[in-house]
Amino acid sequence: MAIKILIAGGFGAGKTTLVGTASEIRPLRTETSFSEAGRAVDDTSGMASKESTTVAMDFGRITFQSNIVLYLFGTPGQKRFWFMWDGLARGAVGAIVLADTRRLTDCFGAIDFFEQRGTPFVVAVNCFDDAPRYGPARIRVALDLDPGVPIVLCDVRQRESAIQVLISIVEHAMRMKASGSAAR
Ligand SMILES: Nc1nc2c(ncn2[C@@H]2O[C@H](COP(=O)(O)OP(=O)(O)OP(=O)(O)O)[C@@H](O)[C@H]2O)c(=O)[nH]1
Ligand SMILES: [Mg+2]
Repeated sequence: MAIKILIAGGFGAGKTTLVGTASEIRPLRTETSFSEAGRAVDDTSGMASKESTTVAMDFGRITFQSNIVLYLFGTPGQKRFWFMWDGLARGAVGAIVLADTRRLTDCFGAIDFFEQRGTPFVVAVNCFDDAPRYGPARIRVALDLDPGVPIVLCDVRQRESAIQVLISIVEHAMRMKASGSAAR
């Protein structure tokens, strides 16, 4: 069984890192270095180590129990590339919205997008070392999430943690499908 999962969220939330950590194949990346022109509009404050940004997508693959294959599609985070989301989202079974507590509102766009499409999603809070820590209950209030939307705390640099996030979206999508409440 092949399952397409989308990885979305704000600029610099860790989408490319998550695909890279979880993928069993060398991930396909479409990153470019920040251009001098882009420096003016790309807010990299608090991202000292960030040198590039995704312009089209990330792609990776991971197999579970030898017969469940997840295809991972990372989206570009910056607003000027959001026009690509519709194409990437086609056929997706579920989505991960990565959140960074230093810029929590950056993931509103992704949440709106999946709510409107009726795509099951989980919110994965990528716990950056120097970011404020909030429990799931506070995150739920801050993002105004429905009670049914799972929230997981993660560190996408750790494989175990990245895989846990993938499992949570697959389980959630399956539950939604079984209960017939997923729009598609
Ligand atoms: N400290 C810390 N750094 C992280 C973590 N995850 C990612 N990073 C770093 O943060 C930066 C952002 O990661 P990316 O994976 O490029 O983020 P992205 O969401 O793909 O970014 P865009 O494609 O530009 O939207 C990179 O420099 C990573 O090395 C984390 O959990 N903790
Ligand atoms: Mg990226």
